[in-house]
Amino acid sequence: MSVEMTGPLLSSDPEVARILGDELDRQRTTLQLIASENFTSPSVIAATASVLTNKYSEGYPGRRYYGGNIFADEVEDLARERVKALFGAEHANVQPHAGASANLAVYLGLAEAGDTILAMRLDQGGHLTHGSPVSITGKTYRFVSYGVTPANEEGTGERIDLDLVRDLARRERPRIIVAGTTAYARIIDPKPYREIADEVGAIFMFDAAHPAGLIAGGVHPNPVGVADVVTFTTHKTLRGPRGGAILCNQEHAKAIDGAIFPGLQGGPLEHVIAAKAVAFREASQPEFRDYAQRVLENARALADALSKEGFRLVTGGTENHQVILDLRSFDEGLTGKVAQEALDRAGITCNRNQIPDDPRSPFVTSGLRLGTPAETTAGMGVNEMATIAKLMGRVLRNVEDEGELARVREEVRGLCQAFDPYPDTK
Ligand code: DSN
Repeated sequence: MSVEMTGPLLSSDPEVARILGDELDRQRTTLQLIASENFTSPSVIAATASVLTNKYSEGYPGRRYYGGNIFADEVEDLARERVKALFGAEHANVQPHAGASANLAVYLGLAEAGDTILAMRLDQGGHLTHGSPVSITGKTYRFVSYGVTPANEEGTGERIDLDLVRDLARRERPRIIVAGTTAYARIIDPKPYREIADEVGAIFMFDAAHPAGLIAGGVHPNPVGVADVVTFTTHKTLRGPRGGAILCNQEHAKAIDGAIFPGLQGGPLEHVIAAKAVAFREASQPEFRDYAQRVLENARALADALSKEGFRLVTGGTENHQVILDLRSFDEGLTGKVAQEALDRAGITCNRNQIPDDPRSPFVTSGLRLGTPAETTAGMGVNEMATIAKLMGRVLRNVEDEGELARVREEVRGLCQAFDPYPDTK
């Protein structure tokens, strides 16, 4: 159990302290391969756990509805300035509680209910807030969806179908065109989207939730200044606290700010905004560029090694922090659900994911999504990626052999011991 991280809870609420200690232990002794997760620094955790959690700050710096906001103003201004400098943006809103509220705020601020929005299909790599019928986005706006090109032997398929984006944009004349994915292992160039948006007079929104840290680290093209609005989460590759942010040009600043507050949210989480400020500073350091580069190298190494184990890589490889596996080439009968659960028992944490044209439901799936941001933060490199691929192969060839899963679990524990994300915490 962590003495430093649970501190006063140990005596005041040992039940919660025990759970938090166990979670820290889980994060330290199992492999974190969920592409949207990371290990924040102790400084980010300290800011998140600060007394700013006590403060109500509805409004924006200098225009609050409650008194006592001098330091909330200071920290929110600092976060805004840092993130604008990091990405080269004209305007920033750092209040979104999550990526979902950031995306919804863009629709709320820049479109009317019922307007047409063009975005990527969830089952081909998009996101719930890109118009899934079960999301408020799909219920409120008229979404038209694009997807990826068919798979092919050469591994040049399963790429965003820009011809389809253009055709649909010409036909549907959307108010907003959305770029961005949650399960897609390739670079997304914002320029073709810009050209299409200009041709049809649409607003161009780039959801950079996944690549935000890669953009900050200079290994993915920056959509800021190309897109009209860029949304992202702060906790994935960017390695900050859980939350969202929106960057835009001045033209849209008022509409975006009004959509977040009072449109969608009440009081901002100023303690989380303080932690975002810390993360934005960390991401502006030269070491972060090196980190982003290593995230990519590790993803490539993991993809290569998994391919040698017999897994088909969706899109044939990776150019970012993700590796998407088609399990059917490895074992026709193995579902993403069974694979994820067996890997979990062996201490390898990842998530099942639909792959393009998946015959199985989103709850079962034929794919797995892996990511390297967290274990790269912990210090792992290409050799460890090769080891992880072999361990995954062993697990997925023996999903019903609890003895083999237990043996892998112990090897995982040994590997993790050498790469503790919180070495100074007991
Ligand atoms: N849940 C996030 C992810 O895992 O990519 C997207 O919101």
